[in-house]
Amino acid sequence: IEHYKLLVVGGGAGGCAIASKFVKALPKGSLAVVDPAKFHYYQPGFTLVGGGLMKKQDLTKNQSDVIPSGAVWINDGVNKFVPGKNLIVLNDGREIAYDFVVIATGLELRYDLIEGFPKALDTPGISSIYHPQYVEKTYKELQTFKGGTAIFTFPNAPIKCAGAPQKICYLSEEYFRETGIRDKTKVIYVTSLPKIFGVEKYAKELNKIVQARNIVVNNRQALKKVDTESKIATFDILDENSQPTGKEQSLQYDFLHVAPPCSPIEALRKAAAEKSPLTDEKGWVKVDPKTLQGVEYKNVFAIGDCAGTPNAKTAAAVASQFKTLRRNLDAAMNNKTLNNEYDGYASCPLVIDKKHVILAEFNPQGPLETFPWDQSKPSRLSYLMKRYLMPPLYWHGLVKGRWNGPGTYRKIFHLGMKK
Ligand code: FAD
Ligand code: UQ1
Repeated sequence: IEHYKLLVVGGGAGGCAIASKFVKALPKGSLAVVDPAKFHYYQPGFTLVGGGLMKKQDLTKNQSDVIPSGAVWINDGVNKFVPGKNLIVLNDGREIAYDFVVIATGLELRYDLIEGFPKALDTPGISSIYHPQYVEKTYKELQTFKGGTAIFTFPNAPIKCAGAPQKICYLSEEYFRETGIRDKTKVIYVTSLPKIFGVEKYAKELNKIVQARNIVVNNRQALKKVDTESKIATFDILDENSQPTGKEQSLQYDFLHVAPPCSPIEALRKAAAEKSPLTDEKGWVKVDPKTLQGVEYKNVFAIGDCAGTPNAKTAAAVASQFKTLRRNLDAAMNNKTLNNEYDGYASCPLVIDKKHVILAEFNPQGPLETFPWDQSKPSRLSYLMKRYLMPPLYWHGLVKGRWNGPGTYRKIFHLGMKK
């Protein structure tokens, strides 16, 4: 049976960061990355592609060029985790054993949880920046839209970059103004959440923006189904616990942008169904939220969107987790105490229009900003960072194992200042 000292399952942001870092330190042939994808996307750029500000090809690399040379790339998906035997089973049935495993499988997009989907994505008027295959359709739909009702949804489930569903709403609303159809267009943002954004400081500014720009916000509603013939979207009305009340609201749409519900990948959901201590009941990998080490299996670690940690799921969070994980994994491999802790940091550059960004940075306790000015104000500099700094920071920093998140800069910028 094939065996590796370190097995990295998932070669996205977190998996490539860890593989890049550890492949240099470990003997040749002792690190493998399992990933079925042929392409690696810079997903945070999808919002800008949807708004026509970048091209998908600018965000796409061959996975073979991103997985570090020196690592063995196993080009298949994990089908089953068997942590009690220190192995995984691939979709083709092969078993791969390990001493240590890092689970970095991201999220699965679950359009299938909405009635009528995924087929509806191929019908006129409907698009989604979350799906590599439909992100460009978003801009095409914007270009052919002649006015009417434009609806942007936010799901009743975890989602990566929870700001993205409203970023595309803002870029679209600006586009409608520029093309002279804004006065013929009703823009509606429908969210399952009670508020526009989870962090109060940014929610306050975003509320001003939706008011000023006449964007209708419907709270506590989740897209349930679409009828693509009559172009009707039906929403579940939710109660305080985000459960459907049984009541519905239907809206006619001419343009519908769908942010899908997300879940852990099937292999992790299977582990949850079998009540494996590898995951919680939903399939998030059960790790200590500070050390990122498995609660039950000490040779299991998780990074990124698949981890059962309370932070917002973003690439920015992955960078900060990476800083912790690379040290703790190294310590575990050398029988030392794990002493690095992830602080729950995440960031979401909220694109307000094609020149301004509100650079939200926060942890579950509240704002945690890098720069010594008020980042809740829409800023041109923050836009320039989002557009021109973040992509190279991702490709040359994060996935190469060289970007540890902005924590150090935050400390420097705030030296001598009251926190
Ligand atoms: P991913 O990078 O998604 O990688 C997961 C990997 O696992 C993939 O390569 C996949 O092929 C692989 N995989 C899947 N199934 C299997 C399997 N069965 N076996 C093995 N491997 C498997 N973040 C920000 O910080 N800022 C932003 O502005 C931002 N905007 C975003 C906008 C959009 C539209 C989207 C979609 C995301 C955005 N993000 C943003 C979020 C960011 O892209 C993710 O949080 C980040 O990529 C998570 O990294 P990860 O390594 O956990 O997962
Ligand atoms: C970040 O580190 C990161 O990962 C590379 C992102 O994803 C693209 C981000 O969007 C942000 C904002 C950060 C945080 C970095 C700084 C400089 C604030």
